[in-house]
Amino acid sequence: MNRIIGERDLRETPFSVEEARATYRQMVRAREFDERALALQRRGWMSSWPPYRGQEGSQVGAALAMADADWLFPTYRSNAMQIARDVPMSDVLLFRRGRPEFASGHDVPNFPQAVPIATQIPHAAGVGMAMNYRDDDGAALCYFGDGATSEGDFHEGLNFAGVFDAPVVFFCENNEWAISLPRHRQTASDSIAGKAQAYGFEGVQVDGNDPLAVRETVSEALASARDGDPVLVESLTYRQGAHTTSDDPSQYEDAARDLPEWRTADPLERYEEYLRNQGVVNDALVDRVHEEAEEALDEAVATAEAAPDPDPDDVFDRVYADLPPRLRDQQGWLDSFVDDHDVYELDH
Ligand SMILES: Cc1ncc(C[n+]2csc(CCOP(=O)(O)OP(=O)(O)O)c2C)c(N)n1
Ligand SMILES: [Mg+2]
Repeated sequence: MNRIIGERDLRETPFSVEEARATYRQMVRAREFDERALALQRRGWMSSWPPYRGQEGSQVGAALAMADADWLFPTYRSNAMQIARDVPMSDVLLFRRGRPEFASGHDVPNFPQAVPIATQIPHAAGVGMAMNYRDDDGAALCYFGDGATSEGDFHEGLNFAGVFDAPVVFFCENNEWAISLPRHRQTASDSIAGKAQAYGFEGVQVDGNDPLAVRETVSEALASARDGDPVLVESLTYRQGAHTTSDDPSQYEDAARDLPEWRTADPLERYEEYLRNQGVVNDALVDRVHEEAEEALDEAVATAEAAPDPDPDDVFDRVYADLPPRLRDQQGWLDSFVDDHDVYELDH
């Protein structure tokens, strides 16, 4: 299995007009969220933001392929996936303001975002193995970037999943960059999907800027995983913005090879044009979808602003039942630093 699906007449896809519109709605929400988050960060409203502009089709397509009972293992980059799964937008913002929320009041299973690269991959394999032991019929979708494939955790997670038939889809979003390192310096393999062969299961490439193709590919991969055959999906897209708001891509982007137009094209513009050509959206619907997204965002920002300041002790409270002495010392140091500097008197 190794394919990139070109755009087809909507009637030749497994998706209804309503599903195609719902996908569009989620892509608009994702785009507007990313733009707002970037603006809020620039105002000093929250800490750094990792933009996902250009990756909306890939993330929304994958999220909408999941059943409610499936586990999502997201990262700092896959916020559009979380939003498309109806994780409250305010939680994604609050996480960036130091609050511990990540999926409050939300009963669709999502792990917290992994920031250490690739650590979520063995976790997902373990959850898949646990599902087998418990006879659950769900699956796990593990999101990671092209850079994560160079970590030992990638090997360990895929190896376990292959040996133990864990119901896991490994969803590698190849956005061409790991900070400043281009994909061709990341691995000498022809493709990332091809690495699946070493683990005894299938790898598939998909056009990550075509949300319906991603949705179909990931749906099939999840069905295969539920039958005991994990799949590695390589979703080919492009990071159009900086790595994070602390990054300046003009320092290195010349290092990119020439990529085909479909890799770097704007997935939202492309999808909207496709749906217009299919007679599925018109100006009125486009305007309404944007207005609804703006309203949802205004509400999310207001909710986040109404939340209490984060408690500095939170960073110590959730890992150990009993803090080891070194961390207890650090907690004491932080407490006195906060007292001395009135950190939370600052307007943020
Ligand atoms: C274990 C670990 N090593 C290094 C880092 C620093 N780091 C943060 S993002 C990143 C690049 C990751 O690239 P990729 O996996 O392609 O994900 P993307 O940022 O493109 O979504 C690195 C090396 C980290 N967070 N964790
Ligand atoms: Mg990357």
